[in-house]
Amino acid sequence: MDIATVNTLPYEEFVDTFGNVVERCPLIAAAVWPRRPFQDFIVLEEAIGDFIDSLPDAGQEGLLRCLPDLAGRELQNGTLSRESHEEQSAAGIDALNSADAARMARLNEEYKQRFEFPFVICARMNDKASIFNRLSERCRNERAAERARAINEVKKICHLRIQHLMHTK
Ligand code: 2AL
Repeated sequence: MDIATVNTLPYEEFVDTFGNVVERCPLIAAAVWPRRPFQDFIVLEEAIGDFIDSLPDAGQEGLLRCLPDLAGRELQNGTLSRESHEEQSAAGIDALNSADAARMARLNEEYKQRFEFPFVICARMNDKASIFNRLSERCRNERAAERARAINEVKKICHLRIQHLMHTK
């Protein structure tokens, strides 16, 4: 798909296409649609980034709560979005052994107890070892710094999802 085609999409189709570039937040695609025509996909991505940055802290934390846990219940139940499932598989955390699965569950729970939102990382830019390392380290951050860090990871995920759409649609 090229940007000229994107710029012709009525909002229903635009939201159908880009509604999950930020996981389970089609509101964001709906909010940036009026900013077309986009000069290129980078400008579209920037519009999404600007919208996320404009949210109050509670909105950003709400957005983070829309992300599924890594190697969590939704992976086990088969209810992840296609995108999340592919990302978690790419990082090799879709088939953890029982010791790693228990450690991931414990660290995810500790993180959520501390911050009240889930640990978020761009799985495609990591592997199992780096995910465990970042999860342990980031648990020690302050809440505002960690919120900013997690939002930055959402933007990386969004970037790769847009790239994927560009090349496959
Ligand atoms: C995810 C996910 O589903 N895909 C990804 O890259 N990261 N979830 C998360 N909690 O970080």
